[in-house]
Parts: sequence; structure tokens; C-alpha cells
Amino acid sequence: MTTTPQAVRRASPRTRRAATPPDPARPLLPDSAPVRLLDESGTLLAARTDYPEPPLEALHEMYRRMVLGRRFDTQATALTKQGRLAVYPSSRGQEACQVGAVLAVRDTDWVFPTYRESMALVARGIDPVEVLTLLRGDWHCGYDPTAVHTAPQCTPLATQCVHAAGLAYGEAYQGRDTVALAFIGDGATSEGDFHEGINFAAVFKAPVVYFVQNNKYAISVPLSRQTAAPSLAYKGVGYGVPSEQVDGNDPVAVLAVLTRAVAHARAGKGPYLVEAHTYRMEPHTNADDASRYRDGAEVDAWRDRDPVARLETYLRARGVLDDAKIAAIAAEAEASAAELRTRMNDQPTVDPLSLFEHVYAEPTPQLVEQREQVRAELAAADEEGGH
Ligand SMILES: Cc1ncc(C[n+]2csc(CCOP(=O)(O)OP(=O)(O)O)c2C)c(N)n1
Ligand SMILES: [Mg+2]
Repeated sequence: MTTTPQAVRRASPRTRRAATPPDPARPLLPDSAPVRLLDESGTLLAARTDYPEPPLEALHEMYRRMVLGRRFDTQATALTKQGRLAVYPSSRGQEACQVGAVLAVRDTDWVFPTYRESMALVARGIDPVEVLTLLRGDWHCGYDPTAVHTAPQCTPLATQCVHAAGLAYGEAYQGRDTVALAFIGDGATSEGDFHEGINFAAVFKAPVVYFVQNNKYAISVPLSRQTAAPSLAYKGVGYGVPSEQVDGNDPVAVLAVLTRAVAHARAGKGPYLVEAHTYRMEPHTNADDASRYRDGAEVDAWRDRDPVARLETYLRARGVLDDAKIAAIAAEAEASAAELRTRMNDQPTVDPLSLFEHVYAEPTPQLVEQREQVRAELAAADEEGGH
């Protein structure tokens, strides 16, 4: 078929316009820069209609829990040195994320933490001694997950992403408006379970908020060796999940962004992905030497963006905090750390053989064999101790 030049001139402008449909991916994409409501010194930036400032009472409570959380964190690290804890992964520097996340959800919502989230669980109101039970070397998580709507702290990376999707789907299926909040680290977003969890949640519109704390390292592996994505928040779009990135050391922004993400999930619109840009100030755990893979100057630069100091400056400026109130919160934190020390000095009686109970209704032959090995070793140690 031949086309006259006149026909081409007549058809082409309309054809070109019709060939550009609206981009369905655009509404899913995060802001090109992390959302920030406070600058690094703690001064409020221009207001945003999409992220209204959370109420001042909520921010005051956030500050209180962040101060208590930081004190808990240093106490837990000290307990490893005294042999009272087997290991402790600190979340110092990540206080805005740890506390903001649990303040954004209801007590009836479910939280899926990793080993990094002890501070978040204390901020959620779980007894700190129970929170530290697993890290003490016991075989169970210390608290009753169903009573506190909080899964055991997860050590296998990203598996909690699948659990959160399943729980959220089940809750919605039964007509409840429960939201599941799954914490995950930057490194763990490379794990298959993260992708399987978020894909399932997206397809079945399960109300999950995936909250990535990008603290820049997976043990010694820096983010640049982990991903080529412009930001981890962009991992949502491939699954049809709306995403946002936030300054994770800006407590006001963290609470505002997570509040919106949780509301999205609760409204039945499916999962949401939030990436918080933050920094792990301490080594991976007390057993790690971070000076082997990162520069002191990098750590110092992040010290200047301290989330606790930033919120304190802001709340002072708003007249919510003053010297007396700050001193009272510091004293409360000291008292709770002292109580934790005392309680952790009581050595719990743990029967090593209890490790083998509750694994299977009928123990496998391997478990029976292993239990007998442990029993024999304990008996031999007892005998040695007796001589
Ligand atoms: C499936 C699996 N692979 C490897 C490990 C060993 N491991 C424990 S923590 C960790 C780093 C995880 O880094 P990230 O996800 O960034 O979380 P962060 O520790 O920084 O909070 C690794 C590789 C593990 N626990 N589970
Ligand atoms: Mg990390």
C-alpha cells in the first residue's frame, strides 16, 4: 500500500500523541531524594502537604523512647563484655528508625523484627529481659509472640518478609485490618526471600510495610558491593509496590513517612516499601571489628547527623523540651538500665536438653542421637566437676 505525503502529514501528529500513554510506574516511584522534614541541625524545613508533621505529643514520646532505647543499647553492649549476653547487634544511630517504626503501628498490628531490632522491641513495650533472652543463648525468643503481636527476632536473612506476607494475607482474609511491619536490612534485600515475600504481598494485596533500614553495611560488605540500584526503594516498582525513601536520621520524617505507608496498607491498597537512609554507628555486633573495613571519618560524618540530638534541638525550639524535661528522661533511662543490669545478673537456669523439645511432635532419629550426645557430654562434665 502506498501512502501519499499529505496522508502522512495529516495522520502523524495525532498518531504520535496517542502513542504516549500515562506511565503506570510513575506513581510507584519514590521521591528522587530521601524525604526530609528536619535539616541536619534539627530545624524544620518547608512544610509538605504529602507528609504533614506528626503531632508534637507523638514526637515527644518518640524522643523519650529514643533516649531510653539508646541507653538500653549501650547497656546491652556492656552486658556482652560481662559475659551476660552471648552476642549483641547494636542499633545505635538507627534510633529514629527503630522507634519511629513501632510508633507508626498499633499494638494489634504485627511486627517482624530481625536480630538488629532489640531496641525497637523495647520501644514497643516488651520486657527488655525477655527481648534479650535469645541473645543470651536460650533456644526461644523470650516473649510470647502472639501476646505481643511480634514475631521472634529473625536471624536467617529476609525470611521474615515471607512470614509477614503470609500473616498479613491471613489477617485480611479473616476480615481484620491488621498491618504487618517487616524490618529488613540493606544487605538482606539481595536475598530471594525478600523478593518472594514482596511479590506475594503485591499480587495478593497483603497489607505489609517492608521497612528497609539501609545502614550502609551488611557486616563488612558496603552498599556499593550490594546493589547497582539507584536506591533500594526502587526495588518496589518491579513488583508493583509503591515506595518511598526517607532520611532515616530525621525522626520527624521517619514517623511521617511510615505513618503514611501504614495507612496505605491498612486501607487495603496492598504493600508499601520504605527505605530509610541511616548508619550503623557501632560494629555489626560486639564480635566484629569495623575498623577493618570502614573509615573513622565516615563514622564521624554520621555522628553529626545524630537522630537523638536532631529531635532534641527541634523539640526545644518548639517549646516541648527544656533542660528539666531532658534531665528527667535521662534519669528514667539510667534507672531502667540499672534495673536491666540487676535482672540480667540473675543467671537463668537453662536445661540444655530442652533445646530438643518442641522441634517435632515425634523427634527424628538424628535428633534422638544428638540429644544423647549432649546428655553424655553433660554427664561427663558433671563428673569432671565432681573430682
Ligand atoms: C540467609 C543468611 N545468610 C547469611 C547470614 C549471615 N549474616 C548475618 S547478618 C548479615 C548481614 C546482613 O546485613 P543487612 O541485611 O544489611 O542488615 P544489618 O546487619 O546491617 O542490620 C549476614 C550476611 C544469615 N544470617 N542468613
Ligand atoms: Mg545493613
